[in-house]
Amino acid sequence: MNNQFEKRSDFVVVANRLSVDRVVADDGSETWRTSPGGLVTALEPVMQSRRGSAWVGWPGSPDEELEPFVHDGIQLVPVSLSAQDVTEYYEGFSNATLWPLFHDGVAFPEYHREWWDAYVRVNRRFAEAAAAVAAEGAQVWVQDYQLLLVPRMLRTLRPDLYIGFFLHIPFPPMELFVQLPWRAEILDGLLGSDLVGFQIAGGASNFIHLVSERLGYPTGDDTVTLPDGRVCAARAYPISIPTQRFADLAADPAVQERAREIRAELDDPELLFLGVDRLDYTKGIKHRLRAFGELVTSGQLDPDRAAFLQVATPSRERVEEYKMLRDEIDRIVGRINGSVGRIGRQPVTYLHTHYPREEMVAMYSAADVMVVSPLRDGMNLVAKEYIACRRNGDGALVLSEFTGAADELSEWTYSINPYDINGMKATMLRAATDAPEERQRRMAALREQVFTHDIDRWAESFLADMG
Ligand code: ADQ
Repeated sequence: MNNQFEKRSDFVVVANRLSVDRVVADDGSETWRTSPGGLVTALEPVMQSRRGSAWVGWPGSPDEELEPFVHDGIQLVPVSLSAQDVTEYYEGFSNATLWPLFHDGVAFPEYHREWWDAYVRVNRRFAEAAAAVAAEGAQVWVQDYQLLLVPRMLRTLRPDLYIGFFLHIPFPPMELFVQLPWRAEILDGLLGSDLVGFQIAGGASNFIHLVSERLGYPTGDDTVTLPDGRVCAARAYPISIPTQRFADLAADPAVQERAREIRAELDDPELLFLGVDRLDYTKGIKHRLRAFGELVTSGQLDPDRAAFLQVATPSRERVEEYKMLRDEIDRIVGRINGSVGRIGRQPVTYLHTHYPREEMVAMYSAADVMVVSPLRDGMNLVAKEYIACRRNGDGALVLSEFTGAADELSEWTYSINPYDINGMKATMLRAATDAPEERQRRMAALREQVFTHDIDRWAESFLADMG
């Protein structure tokens, strides 16, 4: 093993991206800043509490060789990707093969043998980096669909480790999964783990069922016994958000003032709908805009009184499907505003931008109805963020039944099937017009769930089960 690391780590996270973002100052000098993302926030306390922690990941730009470095007490281990790796492993196999296949095939998965070769090559690089930094008997937690082969590769290199894996996206039913030309390799990759975590129980049972049917290994309710006698467990750990942090921000007077400003800038609508997403075809953005467009063009909603604010953070912009989606959404928004807007009043405001968390919280605080309409989604944190920000206990959440979040929340949300545009229209209207007491009742139950099941609880329960 290489000895470039002064100290090996007892706890190692392996993720596609490092936990820090590069910041370039005006004079061109570079520093690193801890990423604001949920996973990093969740794992920070765990990492600080261990004797030594490391995070293995790609720094984010191609063709760059960086030495390991320490940031905020955490050892960062950069894995380098060439421009070709980015195209084939990341944009290709991860985001144009696995992503659509694991999301019900809502876009066609592409199968290319050279993308697979790159995926294997890059997964091995991550596994080798993790093997080199982990202390004897360390816990290693591998994250997400870009690294499905790492658990097996790592176990071969380092049988002494405890290896956990968490899948942030859905795990598909057998009928879809078996399309994959490399299905056996992927299953074997995951089975290198001691514990595989899924967002919902359905994902875990899809996995157990597949292993039993296709590999013939003995399985229990949530376990697989491998030919060498080792046991791999597969269970649901629904991910969440730092709920109190969102609530604290929503209580900040400056954020509340900004929420009022947002409504004023939108010409003070009586009814404000909100959509917040990464710009992704799985999120059902077109479907929800179409539903709202029909409601305002038919007069069921008054275009002078109702407004829809849709923000979509740019995502995977070099992948063809994403370019097409962007154009389509531009067209849908243009059509609605062109037909029922007037000078100074556009029913849909569409912003293709990434915002700081304060601005997101101000938007959540400003909106009467949040519309979360994915065609398929592992969890969907936006739904939980909206709930955390409704400090007055008002507001209504329209939520697709095809999200992981629906497993926990659908009893109290306004539940929709996003493929059913008429159904979605009726439910959006109901969410907007239900009696305030009914909306309060639902929101109180939603808040109870999201405050008692936050991101700390998620990380703690996974790590406790991992051994
Ligand atoms: P995502 O597909 O990215 O995550 P989601 O869970 O909704 O989906 O998280 C998106 C995050 O981005 C939220 O925290 C949201 O606040 C933020 N965001 C969205 N638009 C933004 C904007 N315009 N500006 C700033 N921030 C914005 C994947 C899976 C999900 C799973 C998560 C976590 O696809 O199903 O819930 O991982 O496991």
